[in-house]
Amino acid sequence: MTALRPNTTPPPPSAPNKHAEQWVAQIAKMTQPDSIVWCDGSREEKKRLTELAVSTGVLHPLNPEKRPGCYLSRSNPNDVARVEHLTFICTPTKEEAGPTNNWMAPKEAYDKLAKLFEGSMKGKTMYVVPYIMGPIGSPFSKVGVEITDSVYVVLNMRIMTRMGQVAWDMLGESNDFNRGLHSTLDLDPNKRFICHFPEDNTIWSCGSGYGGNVLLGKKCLALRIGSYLGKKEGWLAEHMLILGIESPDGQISYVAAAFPSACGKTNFAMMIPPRRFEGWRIWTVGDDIAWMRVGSDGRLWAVNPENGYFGVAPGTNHKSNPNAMKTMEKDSLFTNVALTKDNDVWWEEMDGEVPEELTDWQGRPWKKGSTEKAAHPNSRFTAPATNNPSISRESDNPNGVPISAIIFGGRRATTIPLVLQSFNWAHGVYLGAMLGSETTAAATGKVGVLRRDPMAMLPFCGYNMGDYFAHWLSMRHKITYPPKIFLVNWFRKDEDGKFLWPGYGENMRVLKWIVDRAFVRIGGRETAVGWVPREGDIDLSGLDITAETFKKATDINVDEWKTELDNQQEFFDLIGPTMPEPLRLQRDLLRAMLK
Ligand code: OXD
Ligand code: MN
Repeated sequence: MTALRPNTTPPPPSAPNKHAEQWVAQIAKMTQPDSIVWCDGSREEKKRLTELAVSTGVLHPLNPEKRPGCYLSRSNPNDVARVEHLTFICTPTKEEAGPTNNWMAPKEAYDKLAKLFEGSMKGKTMYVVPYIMGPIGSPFSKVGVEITDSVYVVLNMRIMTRMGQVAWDMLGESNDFNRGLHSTLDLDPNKRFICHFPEDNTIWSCGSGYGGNVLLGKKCLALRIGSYLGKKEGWLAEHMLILGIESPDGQISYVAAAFPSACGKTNFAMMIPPRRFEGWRIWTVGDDIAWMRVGSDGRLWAVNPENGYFGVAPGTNHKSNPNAMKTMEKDSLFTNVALTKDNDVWWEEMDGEVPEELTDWQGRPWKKGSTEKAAHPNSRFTAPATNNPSISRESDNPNGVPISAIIFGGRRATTIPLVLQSFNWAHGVYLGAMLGSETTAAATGKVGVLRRDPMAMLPFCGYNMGDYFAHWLSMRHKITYPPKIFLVNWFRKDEDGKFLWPGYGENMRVLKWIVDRAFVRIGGRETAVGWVPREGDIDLSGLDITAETFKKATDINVDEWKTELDNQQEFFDLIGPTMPEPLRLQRDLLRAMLK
């Protein structure tokens, strides 16, 4: 180990994990920090690190009256989003990573990144951040340790995970923990790499300070490494929200739902039912990730591995997501949003008048009417789950919650009806595997182009996508009471380009049909491609929507579906030989049914 300077904190006496100690020593030898701080997750530590972050300009304190305990951070303008093209799965063979991932051989990746990590923490503090993904003491949960030279990362990890001494307590003497290494370097995009080594349960990330690339418990561990572990150990790590829907008689049913980005996943997870649904409640278990296992009762049980929300700020307001607005009122961190004159945050589509003057996300003066966005389109809030007025009381339950329905949803102007129930598990897996979403103006590139995003996992599946589908299919043999699988589309449009469904809180009406179908309490209409609601099956009272519009929203158009099946060929070709035969047959069967 490098000689430790006097201000180095030794490993906590109650955390005698010798494996972590050895690994930290090895990394310190490579990165040569000035000092090492072993984080304990205490309030005192939070206070000390926050003060340090403020004094070094990493965090800017917000108006304590309006937003107590909240801070703004601005990232380097070249470092504002996940970098899919610089994200690698480092398995021994390229085939294991599959056609949808970037691949680098493990030795090549370790060698390449070791050169970048060499001496990278000179003059800096190395933080050792122990954390748990999942409820404390849960059989679902995994321990990770992230080494980072960024105080911003430590403070975000403290919100997003169960961080500190609890993790050492859970780990005990075990060597079974994820080893995550992060160094900010000089933010040169040419030195930016996010490498995953599933076989070593290791992640190395360098050259970025942006959340999704550096909060290693989230996308890297909970999804990429998690999906690999799920395949190996017989469970599912999914890009899904989890919510409970409570009926007026107090019954709560749970669903998990996968949507690609920009489809309103956080809004759905925190939805407030419309007035028509008096006595109904939605309880948020998670807004982004679900880990699901088969319980001893034969049902599928899910936990949210996270402990906070890392949500997109623009578009969030008291109409789209009142609960999120409340969640971020205190003890939250904001990244790349705009700043008001009275030191509060602002972003596009926030409630109320657009302020005359702001400081934009890059710290520059901004005036109303400017063609540039004040907040970065991918600006974020990091907020503790416990702030959420709709947090489920089961969020910390080590056993998780039983899932009755799985929902896949995308943004599709045509073809996909408002809601469609699959015939069975394999058909549901096929519908999820073919999930697609049309690109929006928020992303670069052409608008309205269909991108296949199977199970919303395209950027997050840590191994071969064809094998991932096979794993999903094989789960059927393990689940005695499988959740029913549904496809939803809030974004279907009429001939004039107008949305056919109002969306937001009104999605509650669709959710009710889904749950009623899952418990076989309501009817539907069998079509060639699955079950859809009949007129009257979904309560439309109080809604400004005609029977004809509803019919259009739920219509199965044979020609559109034929085109859809033809378009799927490109994706089948991409996945190639690992695409499971049952999914090919599902497509053939649908084609035959459409004739
Ligand atoms: C996220 C994402 O940040 O999916 O959750 O990109
Ligand atoms: Mn996500």
